[in-house]
Amino acid sequence: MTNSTLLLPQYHKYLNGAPVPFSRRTRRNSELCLVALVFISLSVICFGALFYLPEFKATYSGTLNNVYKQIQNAGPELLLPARSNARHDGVLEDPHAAWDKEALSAKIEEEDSDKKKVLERPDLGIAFSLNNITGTSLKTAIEHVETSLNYGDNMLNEKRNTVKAMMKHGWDNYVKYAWGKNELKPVSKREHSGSVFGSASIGATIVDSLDTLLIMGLNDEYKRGRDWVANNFTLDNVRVDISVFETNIRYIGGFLSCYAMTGDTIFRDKAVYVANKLLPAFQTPTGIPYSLVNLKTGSSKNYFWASGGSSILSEFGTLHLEFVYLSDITGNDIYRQKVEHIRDFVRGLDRPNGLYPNFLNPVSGKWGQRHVSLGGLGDSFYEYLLKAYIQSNGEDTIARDMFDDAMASVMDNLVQTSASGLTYLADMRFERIEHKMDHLSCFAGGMFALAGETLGSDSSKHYTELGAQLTETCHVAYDKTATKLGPEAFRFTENYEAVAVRGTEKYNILRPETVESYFVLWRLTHNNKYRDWAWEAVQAFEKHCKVSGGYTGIKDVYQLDSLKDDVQQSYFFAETLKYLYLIFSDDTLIPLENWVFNSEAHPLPVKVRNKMYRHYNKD
Ligand code: DMJ
Repeated sequence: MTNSTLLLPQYHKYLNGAPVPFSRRTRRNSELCLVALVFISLSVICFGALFYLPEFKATYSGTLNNVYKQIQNAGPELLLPARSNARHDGVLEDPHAAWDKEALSAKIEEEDSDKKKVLERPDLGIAFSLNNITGTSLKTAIEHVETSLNYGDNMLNEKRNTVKAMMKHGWDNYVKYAWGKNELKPVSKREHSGSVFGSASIGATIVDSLDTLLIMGLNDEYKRGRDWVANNFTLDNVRVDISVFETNIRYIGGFLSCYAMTGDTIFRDKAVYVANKLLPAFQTPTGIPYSLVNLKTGSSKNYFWASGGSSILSEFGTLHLEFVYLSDITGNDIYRQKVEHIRDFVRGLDRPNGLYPNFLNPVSGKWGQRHVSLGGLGDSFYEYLLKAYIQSNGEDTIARDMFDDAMASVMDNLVQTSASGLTYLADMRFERIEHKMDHLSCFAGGMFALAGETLGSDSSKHYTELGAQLTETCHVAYDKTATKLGPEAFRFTENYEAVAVRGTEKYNILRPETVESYFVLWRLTHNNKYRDWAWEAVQAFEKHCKVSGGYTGIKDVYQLDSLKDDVQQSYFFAETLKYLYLIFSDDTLIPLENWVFNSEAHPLPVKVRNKMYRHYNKD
């Protein structure tokens, strides 16, 4: 026996039950047959697959109707005629601005009435003022819009287009290097698998970006993303534990926003599909959901680090807008019941100093560690109380009262003033004030300003002032850095104000909260300083975060040549760029009277006053 016979596999045929080695000739013939067989099978599969390509299917189905339906399902943008660069008081208009103005209205007029399920007339919202929830005169509202159009900066259009180009740069690179994955590493130009959704290929960037692409009029990009959602998005084979909160705000919120804007039912159905995957997390003795759910098995748990197995206030408190809306558009009350139960349970608990601790045990129903914050772990719980009231068009007075109560304690305990007069939001740990404000808390400027404008409560004036003061402080934190980008957290001591002290607080990961507040304050006051501050942020992102492969976070905002973190966050598209774009657009683009932004900046329609609410109608 030679060495080669020992090492090489032996091919046998069986003769009368005994193995017989192949002759050379027999082996060659059978190999040829095998190759031919594989080749024929592959050809048949490839040819067959052609019939499943949407374009092929449409063309060869012989019905133009099919093609029309596909385009129509892709959203109203695709149906809009190109617009000339008309001028508004010397400002060159972005052709996309047609989105929610005349061209869209005109297009909708043409809509076949039985296509109403797909596209309905948007309520442009100009007949209302935020000052009066029951509405003011049309004339006043139109004058209000005119004022915003008369903004004297003839660079306005250029600024808006700069933001649009940022979106395109980041998106194009994601398409090129990480399509279908969750996020992109823009420096190394490959998939980022360390995102909140890990390495599962569930297109977080696509879903988070879709409504921003729509709003910016990036139609081809939107259509590509929409088709990926329709044809490729699935959680069925995902075996990992995912965050209920993140999945809700990014996926369900993103889908619902696209459904409201376009009427494309694929988005409603995907939102339902995702929400159903999250429902097992609510099966706890208290009904307070766990933070994590395994998509395959439904088994749920909390983060090991979260105060003795607690659920997190900002997580279980940031489901309400999406779940209530989901029930309204599907007629299935289960989603509303889940979040109303959370609300009732939390409302029945005693609160130390009237404050909500960040941790709540879903089994015992008791508060965990006494850490209170409007930054990480607490933030959007408060945001959703206010926004549930707005979303319900003023019906949800329980939410309003809970917000007012909570804010009274926040103003008594957490709102602080620095030596030089800066107002900031501190954290509290076991009665001890920590004079640190998270970047995440910077959303509160916009939240308080919105509360001042909408709630009509005794605290309204105070809310309005506080909103402006907090926004100012966040701007100071940006302005004090070398890069003009804000740090992750900043402190107030005898020696420093609004400055990050620890190395671990100096990074900027493209977060939206500060520009979110600029946006809300711009819309409510029309004070040009908010547009100026937004432009400073745009320039800083361009200078320090833009790389050839997209946009990256940086590790130290106080260094001009900082190291980069090599992550293009999906919320940069969902939130940061959307808010920046809207700041440089006129108020009729997603008017605050008719839309309420979820915590990931996905606009959801306001009940009754927004005709794009698309309430379920069993007839
Ligand atoms: C976003 O995912 C959401 O805004 C969330 O509520 C908290 N922060 C991130 C972005 O910073």
